[in-house]
Amino acid sequence: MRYELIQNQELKAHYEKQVKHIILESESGKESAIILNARNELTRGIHGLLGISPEIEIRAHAYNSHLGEEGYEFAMDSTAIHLLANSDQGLLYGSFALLRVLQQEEVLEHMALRSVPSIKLRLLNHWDNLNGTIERGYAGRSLWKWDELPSKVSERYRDYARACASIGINGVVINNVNADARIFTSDYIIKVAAIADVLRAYGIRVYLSARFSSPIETGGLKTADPLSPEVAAWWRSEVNELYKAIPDLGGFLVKANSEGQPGPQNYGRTHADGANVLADALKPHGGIVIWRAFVYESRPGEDRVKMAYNEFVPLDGKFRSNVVLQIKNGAFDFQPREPFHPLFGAIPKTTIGLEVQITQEYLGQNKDVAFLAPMWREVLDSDTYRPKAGATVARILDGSLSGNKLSVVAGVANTGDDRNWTGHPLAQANWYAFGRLAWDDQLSAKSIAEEWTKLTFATQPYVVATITSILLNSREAVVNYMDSLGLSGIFYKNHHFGPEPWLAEGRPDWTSVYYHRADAKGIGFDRSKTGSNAVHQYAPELAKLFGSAESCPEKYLLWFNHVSWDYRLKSGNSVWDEFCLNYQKGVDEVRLWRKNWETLKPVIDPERFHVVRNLLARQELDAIWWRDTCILYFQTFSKKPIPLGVESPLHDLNYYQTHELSLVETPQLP
Ligand code: BDP
Repeated sequence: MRYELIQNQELKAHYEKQVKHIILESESGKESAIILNARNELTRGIHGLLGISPEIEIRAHAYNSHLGEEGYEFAMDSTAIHLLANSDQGLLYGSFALLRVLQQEEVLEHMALRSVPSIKLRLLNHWDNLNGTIERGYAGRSLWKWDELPSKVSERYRDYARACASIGINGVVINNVNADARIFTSDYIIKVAAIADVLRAYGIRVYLSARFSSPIETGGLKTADPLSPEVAAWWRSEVNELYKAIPDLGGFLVKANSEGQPGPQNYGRTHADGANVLADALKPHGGIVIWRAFVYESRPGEDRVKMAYNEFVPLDGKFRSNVVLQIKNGAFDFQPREPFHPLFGAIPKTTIGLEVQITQEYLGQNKDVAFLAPMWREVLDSDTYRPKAGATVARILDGSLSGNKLSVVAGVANTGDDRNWTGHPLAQANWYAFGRLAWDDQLSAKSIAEEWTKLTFATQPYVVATITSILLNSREAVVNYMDSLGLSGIFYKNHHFGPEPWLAEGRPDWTSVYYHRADAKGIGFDRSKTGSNAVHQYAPELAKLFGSAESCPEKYLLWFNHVSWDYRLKSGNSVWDEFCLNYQKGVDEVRLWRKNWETLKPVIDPERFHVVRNLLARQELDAIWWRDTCILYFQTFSKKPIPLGVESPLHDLNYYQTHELSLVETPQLP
């Protein structure tokens, strides 16, 4: 938040009167580290916004069942503003909510008086390695300075915690899911405890990614077989040690039998056996196991997107009550657009969590704008039809259908030690949007974009309109210039930044040709009944809809169907023409943002203005690169002319095949 002095004098005077006396009321009514931070935030924020120091009082009040553990409520009378919550955490969230209202220059009386989170555990997953690098991180090195800890505790941990708490994040997994077993050694436990001490005062719990083979690597055992009594005993004693140092540890996150990580299947056991041994060790301490559903090793040759469903549906009901299965939004891997994962709704006896990626691995990383709230909204609003129409992913997740008390949303963090936290200044909006949506899974992408813009840049309507229109159109523009109509998986191997649609070598489901299946006849992955039959993993209504090109929503057309280049779309265009026109549309959209961004020069500080200006220029070139590469490559199959309205490629296909977009500092224009 900017905490800049409000210029509108009338509004300022109105606010001053209302917030000069704030009464924080919790069940205990006692000071605590979290309450102290709530006070500090209010004092600092209100001083910045209004230039006054509010009087802040603490009182006790009776438990209010409407507010749950973390909700808050405001009440105003003629002399003071009352902020009510049952817990200290609720008061901290309410304090930030009040500051948000002031910074957005909204009328206090119009603010939502009561707010309760939709999701219980709102977590960031850091893919940070112990050597300071970040897997798929594009904002510098890890925030956690392992070599300095525990003696030096960076001031940035506190700022990070403040930012997280301001949007309701209440847990962070601090190490990569491709985990290093050293995190369980005593040297590291004290370092983790030092981080946990800072985060705790902002209501944030630490979780650890656990390497399944830790009993061997740190424990010196011969096996990590989850059914071996000595392995179970090792986990119990390790967990006991951890809780001595970090009494409120949230639990473990586990990536097992996936992409080379060890897991229970190494011993012929199931994912449930693996998760349960950890769950039993954590249970006495109130900890949970978050087990990832991102697995696709079991049956070589099977359509990759079917594997997680095949693996976990038979295990429904076999997990302990403190196990959560964390499912990526789509069945493949954080592509710019994927249909929702068929596991949502399919395992009603298992507590599930949603995993999204805030870091833009496949959406332009730190170079391109792609505001992700519209994508997450799309997933949350997807109707699974399980058990019946109206069972959206959001309702399944937040427990409103099942009555489940435990609910989890996790976002793979996009933060690093860059001065601006996220690399691209506009990527901060994704961190913000993640927290806000996890708190309230009904918020619209538009309202989040507007909020963020007002809190980050300015409240003038034309600034808000200009920036939010860039944000709100950005994800669709990226889809258009990368892989529209449901195409996926055509990224450059390893770094996943630019296009490499010709990639055909290596493990088949790590190639591009596996996914696009372009040939002389057409393009797309046939997942209908006559193809891989992945459609069958969805509810019958959806299987029918997705499984025929005529009824399939066009945004998922090539995900589920192989169609001819001449296939007519609703627009009247052939698939080939539409495909090319979409690439051009994506490029044109970025050009429009560049023009609009220029109009902000008088009102945005020069530093951010110029950084974003340069990045948008880069994004236009990235979009052109994608357009030219994909059109030229797919034209070798379609053998059709580039339609009118699409610019001629800048280079020939050979040029694009011999250069790597991410490595070209400024992509070459001839
Ligand atoms: C993929 C990333 C890889 C991660 C993996 C995961 O490319 O680096 O380890 O997801 O989620 O998107 O485990």
